[in-house]
Amino acid sequence: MNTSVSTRHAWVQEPPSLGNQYTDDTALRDILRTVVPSEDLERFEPDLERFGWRVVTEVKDLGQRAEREPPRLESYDAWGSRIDKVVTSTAWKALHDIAAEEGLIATGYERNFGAASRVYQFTKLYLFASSSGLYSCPLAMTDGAARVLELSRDPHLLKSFARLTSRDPHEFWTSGQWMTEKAGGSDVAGGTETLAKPKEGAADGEYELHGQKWFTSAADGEMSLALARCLDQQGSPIPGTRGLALFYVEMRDSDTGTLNLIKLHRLKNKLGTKQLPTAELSLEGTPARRLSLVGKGVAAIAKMINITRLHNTAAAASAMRRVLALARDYAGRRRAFGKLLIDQPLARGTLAWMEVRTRGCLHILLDAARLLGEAETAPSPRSERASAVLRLLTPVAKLFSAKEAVRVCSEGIEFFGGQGYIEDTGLPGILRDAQVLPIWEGATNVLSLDVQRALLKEPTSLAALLEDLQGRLDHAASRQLACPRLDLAVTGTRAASRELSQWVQQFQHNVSSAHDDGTAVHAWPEEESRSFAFSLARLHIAGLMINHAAVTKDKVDMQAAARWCCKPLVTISSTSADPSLGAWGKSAEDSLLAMGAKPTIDGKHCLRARF
Ligand code: MFK
Repeated sequence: MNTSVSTRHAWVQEPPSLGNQYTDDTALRDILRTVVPSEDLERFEPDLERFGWRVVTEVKDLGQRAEREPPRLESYDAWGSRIDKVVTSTAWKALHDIAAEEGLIATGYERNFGAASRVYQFTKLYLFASSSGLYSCPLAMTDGAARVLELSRDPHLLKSFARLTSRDPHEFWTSGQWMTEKAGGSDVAGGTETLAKPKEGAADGEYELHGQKWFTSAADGEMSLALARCLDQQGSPIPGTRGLALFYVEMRDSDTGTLNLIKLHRLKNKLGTKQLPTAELSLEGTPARRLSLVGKGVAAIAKMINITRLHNTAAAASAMRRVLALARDYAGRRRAFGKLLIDQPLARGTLAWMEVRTRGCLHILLDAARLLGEAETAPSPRSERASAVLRLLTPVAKLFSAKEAVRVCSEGIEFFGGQGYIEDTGLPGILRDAQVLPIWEGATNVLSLDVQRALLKEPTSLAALLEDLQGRLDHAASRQLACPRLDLAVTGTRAASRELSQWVQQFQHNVSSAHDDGTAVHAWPEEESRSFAFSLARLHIAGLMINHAAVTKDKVDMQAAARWCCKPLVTISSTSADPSLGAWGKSAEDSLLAMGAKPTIDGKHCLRARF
């Protein structure tokens, strides 16, 4: 009897636990001290500390429940009427209320702390995301929509703006973002088939939408911003980007509560984000209000996606921090080979690597949030400069942090061995939900092209970003910290920055000469854009980490900066061991590598089976 009890006991493992996610996160607390004026931080830090505990108790429990009780679509009522009702759990609804109460959107618009308001808001979003059961997704779109409505200054939409930025759970609305169609995921301009027809007899700006949207996240929101194609004088759709405009749509008729000529066909069955109702829907004459000029729809929705891309960065850093916090706790409990994991060099090294990658993404997130705050509130010309840097940094931060999140979450899950693969530990969901981050809001390749688009449109943005980097390195060098490791990091980052600048200069020369003959876009080596974007991310983070270490003079911060810089920061083809190889995808051989073997054997065509 005793033996069986003790044998059973031996099989029971203590689960990992989480502490206050603000006070435990020393990197976060230190970075905030360097990013936010001390008088502001003093005022909002108690709120962060309180929230750091709420997210690992009430919010985490709700988030986990929202995953266990995923949304479903009720298409018909008992009597056969079509109702298309998205049924969400009470946990999901409670997360809506908490988001409002905590001012997760409102904080960014009340602007009680000037530019630091966005840092405060994004810190809360970072604390919230990994516990929130993906409620971070509707919040991202709500923030993006709020910014578009704010900028539109449309008097008809003031009430909607107030709802999106409300702290009252009964008033608070969330928004969707309807871009993606079957034919247009990344290539929205080419693939948008939804048509916008001016509403007969209605005031200017009132339309009805006809078409289908293939992925609509958080379809339980009250409103959405949608792209649709306008018609020319003859009633034909205007092709390409110049036919698109941005529209405001309310999901339901305010009097009857029924859907506004919208049909929800099904909810998607996804790898992760199970908590989130992602729908396929059709618009069947849906009333809509035009928010942009015809032809400026993409530029208008870009104001939204540039905000959601920062939320994506917050979610990435948050997921990394969460899996690391769990792995760290486990390392202090789990024994193997007669020792705790934390006492074993490889396990320690893995955790240290995860910490450095997480810090890197946290740095770029909070820097971007600071720039967003400055762009929105600082006086001219500081706000214009912040906007220019942010335009470049937003896709860079998004694409880099999303990929890092998948790497770090994968490593974090592995740290738990077999337990990391067991569903009801809650661990696999972290990796599944991280995997959406490189896809959402523009996949890595599309964002790499966006980095180029930003450079082309505002060439000064790169100069400003590199000037900031230089300033940070000069500052660190001037502190004379007698830390050879940091000195080496400074020297290496300077050299890497020079390399990138020289490469871009040759490139900018191509652009300016190409501008004259109107072929600028083709002058950019598209196949280098991804390596370029990653290089820029690594360089920018290197500058932030080095500067931070120079301010705090903390040994751990110095080590983190040195670790970040000890691998090549710039990895464009000219810096590879054999530069003549060029970028991936450029040569005929790369095309063969890409496409694999020839599709025939001895001249016979091979059969193909449907997947
Ligand atoms: C945790 C939270 C995470 C967030 C969750 C959100 C869930 C929602 C899920 C989704 O909805 S995912 C769908 C997201 N879809 C995308 O992100 C689309 C990806 N594709 C792109 O981003 C393409 O690059 C793009 C559609 C923008 C290409 O369109 P075009 O029309 O071929 O671009 P073009 O012609 O270069 O630019 C048109 C205008 O837009 C130009 O301005 P002007 O008309 O004034 O010259 C560009 O400068 C402007 N523009 C484009 N991208 C911009 C931008 N402006 C500022 N920022 C940008 N990023």
